Parts: sequence; C-alpha cells; structure tokens
Amino acid sequence: MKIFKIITLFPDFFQSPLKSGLLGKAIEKGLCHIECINLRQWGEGQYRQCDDYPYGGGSGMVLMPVPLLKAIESCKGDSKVLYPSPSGTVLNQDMVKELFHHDSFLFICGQYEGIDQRVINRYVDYEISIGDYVLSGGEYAALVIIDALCRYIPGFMSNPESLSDESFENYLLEYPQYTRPREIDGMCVPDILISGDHEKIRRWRLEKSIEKTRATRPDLYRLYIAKKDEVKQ
Ligand code: 6GU
Repeated sequence: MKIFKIITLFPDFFQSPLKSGLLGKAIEKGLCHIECINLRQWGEGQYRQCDDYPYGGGSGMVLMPVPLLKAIESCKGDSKVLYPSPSGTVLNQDMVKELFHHDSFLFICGQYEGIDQRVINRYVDYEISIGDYVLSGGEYAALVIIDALCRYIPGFMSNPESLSDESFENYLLEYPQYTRPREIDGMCVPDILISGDHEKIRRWRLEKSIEKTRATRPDLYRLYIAKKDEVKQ
C-alpha cells in the first residue's frame, strides 16, 4: 500500500483524477491511499493568509513558511517529502523506480513563485521538475509523479507486461501500434503484423522503435547505442 499525502491550497483540484481512471480504481482496490491536506487551515489571520511578498522584491508571491511548516509537521510521519518545482531535478523513469522504494510520500504543492527556501532546507527530500516548461502550480506535477509511481504497484496495471517494454525502460520509444480494421480508406496495417511470425514481428518492432527514437529523440538514441549491449534485446 503506497500512501500519498498532498499539501495544497486547491484540494478540489484532485477530486476527479482520484475518482476516475486507473488511479480511481487503485484507490477503490486499496492499492494506494491519497489524502489532500488544505494548507489554508494553517493560514494566518482572518483571511487565513498563506502567501506573501518576496523579501528583496520581485514579482509574484511566495508561500509563507509558518503555515507550511505547521502543515508538514502535522502529517509528515515517515513520509519522504517531495516538492514539485521547475527548479528541481528533471524526472525520468529511473528516478520513478528509485522513488518507488519508499512507501509514503508527502507532496508540497507550491503556487506563484514557489515556497520559502527554509522549508526546502528543513524538510524537502526531493525537489522534482517534470520538464523544461512552466506550470501554474505544483498540483499538475504532483499528479503526474503519483501516476508514474502507481504504475509500479502490483495490481495497478491491467497488463503488467507493459511495464517492461514501455518507452524509456530500454531507452527506445514505442513501436507503432495497430488494431482493427485492417484497412481504412486505403491505409493498411503492415502485412508483417498479420503474418503470425512472432520473431519477424519482434524484429520489425525493434527496428521501428530504433527509427522513431533516432528521428525524434537523438538524446535517447545515444543512450540506447551506449547501453545496447547491457539491454536484453
Ligand atoms: Cl514541478 N512545477 C511548476 N510550477 N512548473 C513546472 C514543474 C513543476 N515541472 C515543470 N514545470
């Protein structure tokens, strides 16, 4: 059972993802537990203020340390603290596998210009970005990270085999997939996929994966070439 706690100013944001799709099913089946904690309850003053102007000036607001420290202390327990942030280490599949060793995670979702550095220094175990672009809040990234982790929970995937030949597991992107019908408006499924020759199909798919990776992700392709001998073909 994996436990995900999420400190956020927008707990409603997580409502529908937690009810639908594989994540919703996993919660129903008791494979994981997800709990949103409303940061606002530790806000200061009549308006439960949680953000303030940055010292030193500059645009945007910063999440105040005191409400955040109280929130973390109230629910951290044994959790690893993850702070989704565009300044973090960029997430990849190896990091997902590494993180999966932990059982309980506490996400801190920042808004605006982020959170007070002292909170990061005291509590954050992993500061993680989900890519080189900017989002309006950490909630989007928290959901992405939770989904990537849940895929490794036994029973989460309807087809666990797809965990091992998925893109990035072997530094190759996925080969093209086809399903019925065999022909639409003159567009045909490649004959080889209908041949029934599993070895030929396997080689065709590998070749297509390599072509696709070389064309769209030269960075991954170089890793594939470098690691080729270690990877089971
Ligand atoms: Cl984790 N947060 C925000 N706000 N923007 C991002 C991100 C995270 N990862 C990439 N861009």
